[in-house]
Amino acid sequence: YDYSYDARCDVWSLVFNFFSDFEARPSVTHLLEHPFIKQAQGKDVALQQQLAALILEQQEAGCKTKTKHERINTRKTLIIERYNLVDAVCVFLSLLQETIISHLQKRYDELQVYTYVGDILIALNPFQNLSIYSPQFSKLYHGMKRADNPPHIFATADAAYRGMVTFCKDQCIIISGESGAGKTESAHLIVQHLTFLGKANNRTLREKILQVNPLVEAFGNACTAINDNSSRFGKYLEMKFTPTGAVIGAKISEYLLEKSRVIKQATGEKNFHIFYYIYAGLYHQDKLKTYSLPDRTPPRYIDSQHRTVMQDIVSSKLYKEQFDAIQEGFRNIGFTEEEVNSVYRILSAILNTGNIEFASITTQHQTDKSEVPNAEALETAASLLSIGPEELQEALTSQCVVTRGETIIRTNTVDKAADVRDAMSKALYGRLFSWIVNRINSLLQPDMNICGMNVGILDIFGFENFKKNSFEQLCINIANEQIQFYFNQHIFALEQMEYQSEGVDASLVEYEDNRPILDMFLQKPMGLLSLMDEESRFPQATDQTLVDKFEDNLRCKYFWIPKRVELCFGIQHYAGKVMYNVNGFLEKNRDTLPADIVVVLRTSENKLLQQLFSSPLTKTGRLRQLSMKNIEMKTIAETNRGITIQSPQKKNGNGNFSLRQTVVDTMEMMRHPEETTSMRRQTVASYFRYSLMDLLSKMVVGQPHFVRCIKPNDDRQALRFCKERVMVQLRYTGILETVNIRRQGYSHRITFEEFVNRYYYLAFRAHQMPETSRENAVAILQRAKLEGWVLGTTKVFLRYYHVEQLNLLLREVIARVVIMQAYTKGWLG
Ligand code: AOV
Ligand code: MG
Repeated sequence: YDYSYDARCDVWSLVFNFFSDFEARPSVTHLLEHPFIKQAQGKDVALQQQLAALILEQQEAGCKTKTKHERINTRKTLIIERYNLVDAVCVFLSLLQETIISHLQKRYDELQVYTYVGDILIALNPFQNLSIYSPQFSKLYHGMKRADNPPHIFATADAAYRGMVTFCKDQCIIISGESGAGKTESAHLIVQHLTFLGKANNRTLREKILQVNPLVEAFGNACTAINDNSSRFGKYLEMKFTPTGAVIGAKISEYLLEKSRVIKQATGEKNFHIFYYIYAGLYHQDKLKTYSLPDRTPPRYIDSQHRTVMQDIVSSKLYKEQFDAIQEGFRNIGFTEEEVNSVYRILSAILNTGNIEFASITTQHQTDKSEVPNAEALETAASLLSIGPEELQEALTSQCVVTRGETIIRTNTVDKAADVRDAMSKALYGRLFSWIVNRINSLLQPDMNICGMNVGILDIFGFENFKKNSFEQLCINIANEQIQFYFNQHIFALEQMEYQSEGVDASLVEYEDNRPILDMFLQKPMGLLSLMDEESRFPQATDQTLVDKFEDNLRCKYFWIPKRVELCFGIQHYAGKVMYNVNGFLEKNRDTLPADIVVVLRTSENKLLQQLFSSPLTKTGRLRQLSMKNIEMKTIAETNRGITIQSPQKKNGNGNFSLRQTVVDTMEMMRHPEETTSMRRQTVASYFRYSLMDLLSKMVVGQPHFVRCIKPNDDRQALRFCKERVMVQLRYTGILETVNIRRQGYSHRITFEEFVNRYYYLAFRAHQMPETSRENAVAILQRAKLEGWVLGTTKVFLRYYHVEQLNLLLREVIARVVIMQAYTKGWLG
């Protein structure tokens, strides 16, 4: 990284705003009285005075020039040249959190939603459409230095692209923030700019890639209490490029779709978008009957409380437009007509399945048998799935059990039958979703012969805290906890590791390490997820026994059981306290799909359906390749302390590979955790654990770029800046500490050899060619009168402004040498 540059532009606007307070040219004493400076009183007097003097100087320059434009430019030049001014401001920055907030607020009021903190982009959600995303803007940010333009998400995408092309290294853009903060929108904008940059001759490919996100999101996003377009799955989109930077393909990995939404939604929330889209779209094409979509009243799955009127759904203009876009997307990306039809049929089958009802029948022998009193929904569902209605009914209302070599058929109670029905719907939807993603991947797969590089974009579901939080929120929040951990590792821990390995004693920046809480979740065998898995294996276990188990075993200050509230536990996440309701945890974790259902669905004549239920679904080969690649860079290891990231230095060849291989193999096995045909019953929690590892293993391969989305208010209102909310988010994401480490850190580490080769002019004569030793490096540093640098065992550690100072000196020296030579050669007077 070239932090020197970044450090300048992230505070630039701040400095600029700050200066506008001084139009009247105050005296030094006056300046020192300014609240901004006074707040830092006693901390660093020398810096304060330096700052005051510089302000005066620039003020003078500002007054001399005529136009406002000129004045601004002069200021800009002065500030950029006065590195120590930036340093001074950084001191204030770290001291005055309040300043950052008012700075952000001031910018937000002027619709400047982006700001840099070092190399991290802060993106405030504008909650309104801004006109800064047109192709003209893409052009503006293309290949420019960061300080040349105001901060922008395109600049981040551009930096990643340039990093990839220049260093031939995979890049990874990690977008984080709480639910509704703007991650998904940011991800779209990044893809937009990257497709602009990766200009291939192939226009259609660009269009296809642009359609991937909306298509996948129609199936994976839904309206929640927080966000109308909330991501209910994690998405890692890799855009593939040739070594020269032409886009050649894309690949998505999806994580942990919230399948339970298919069968039930919390009050005020909705099912996945696609269900509404098909209603409006197919209604418009007069095809509701063709796909046997229930059209009298909205099906139970999309309106369990009978709150919606059919007409509202089918006549929605927005839904219809979205449907058209989806159809266009399917066609453009390359899905066949037949495939798309099958997708709609399966969606309709799911809605019909949800309408199947059961009643109990009492016979002489059995009292707990169920039947389907109204055959219509059942028959429609079966017909859409191209299976026999009797077989379906049987699979729903009874169950084959093998005990001691004997097969017996057990009948299902009404409740049990309903559970099986819902489990089938969830499995259908989950697998359909995975299939769509896989199909897109195979359609957008680049030519195998091109050895390409990629930029990955991570957009997961953000941290959630509802009135009532369940198993889904727990998974979502643990995933966010893991991303935060990665951020900390990268920004703080790895940086400190380099100091240590070079023997440099840098004052370590303190940051909120969320490792203990991650361990509490992921540790084996006593972590929360392991305990839950253990409990899930006992058929007699109840949600109460689960809470008891947690209470008995989890000894951690981040976990507590509240008094007077039943079946609840609280967690102090990095992003805040969340109270979870354990109701249904075990069932959701078991996520069982009876083998009888799988067997019936496998008999389907629908090709797509056959594919969905024949395993394995993914290609092992490709996963293997990926795992090999990961080992070269960094390794993810699962230890009994949870999941760790190992730095490249600690790589130990074969050992790591086999470990990683085990993970990949296990993931293969666990592709469909709900299937219980085999002895190894996999739970959602264990699948989740491996998904996290897989995700991390993808992320660590690339050079990371961080985008931190911030939600300025909870009412989704434009131009409403709630200071407290922003402050909380800045604090828990570690942005404030980041400012610190960027200021205190030694952002440039140059080997002695490179350093001497680059700067020997400053202390030696041009023809001397000094030895590239540690001593000579020191000689140069002393001659340049720099202070505050440190020597490692092999490198010089410099702060961002040292390098600027050195370069400035070098330029002067070279200019002098050139003039001298000109004199000696008689070119000049
Ligand atoms: P999220 O991805 O962070 O939430 P979204 O990206 O879906 O949040 O953003 C939520 C809403 O904020 C969008 O639907 C837009 O209305 C608005 N928005 C966000 N960014 C912009 C922008 N740059 N310009 C205009 N409007 C924007 V979640 O998926 O719920 O965690 O889980
Ligand atoms: Mg999202």
